[in-house]
Amino acid sequence: MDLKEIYEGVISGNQKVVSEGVQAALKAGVTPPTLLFDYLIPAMSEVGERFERNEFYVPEMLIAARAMQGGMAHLKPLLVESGVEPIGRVAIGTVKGDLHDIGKNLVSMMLEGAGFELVDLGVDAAPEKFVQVVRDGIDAIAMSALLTTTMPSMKTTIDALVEAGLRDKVKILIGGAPVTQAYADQIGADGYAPDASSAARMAKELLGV
Ligand code: B1M
Repeated sequence: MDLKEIYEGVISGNQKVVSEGVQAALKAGVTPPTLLFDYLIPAMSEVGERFERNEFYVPEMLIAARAMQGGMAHLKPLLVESGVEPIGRVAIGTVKGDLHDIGKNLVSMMLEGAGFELVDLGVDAAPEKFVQVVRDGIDAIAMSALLTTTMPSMKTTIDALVEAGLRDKVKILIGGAPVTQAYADQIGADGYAPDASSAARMAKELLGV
């Protein structure tokens, strides 16, 4: 089989092609890391770049991410078994009081696509939830907010981390429609990303991976 079909399948959002292609490649002896690092992740990066160039929009990104998940479903158990290390661990959540999760899920998919292991704290994630996950050990937290009324929960969360003596143990990335770089600077976050693909890039930058 032509492995390029898997790459193209992610970009065109064809979950069937990706899922069947990955299964066939595994049967033919292609290793899970090769499929992940040489085909799925580069394809998702290409999707992110097209999004940044306004050649792709949110729907294309969503179907590409879903197609990638079709391949990941076959790879994940094998990668876990073979002990392939993720490039970092990120806990993501939509902040307290906020139920919007479409953007957060897109960011999650791009982070997973970039090779991070994700802990999803879901929506309406209280500061204590973020504090606990940092206490348990995580490289970065990623907070999403879609409402101007819930943005302050990002600051409350950072304050709670400072109070718990954990602020310097973790990198903090924030984003969401009303969030800006100025707000990130104001509340002492380490990074801000305007969209899902730059969130993945920023997370890599913050963690030096
Ligand atoms: Co809501 N809503 N909503 N809503 N909703 C908005 C956000 C709003 C702008 C609509 C409007 O008035 N024009 C407005 C907010 C106004 C404001 O605060 N300035 C609003 C409101 C007011 C409300 C309610 C209060 C309405 C009410 O009940 N009176 C209510 C609040 C509920 C709550 O959260 N407590 C509410 C409810 C809802 C629904 C439940 C119906 C639904 C959410 C369903 C869901 O998410 N499962 C909903 C929706 C769908 C929207 C709109 C229409 C679309 C949001 C969306 O998913 N966009 C939205 C209007 C709009 O945006 N046009 C609106 C697509 C998504 C891919 O984009 O989430 O921005 P986005 O994510 C982007 C970037 O922001 C970034 O990357 C993503 C993709 O590139 N990003 C990050 C996001 N998180 C990031 C994190 C990062 C980095 C980047 O790092 C960690």
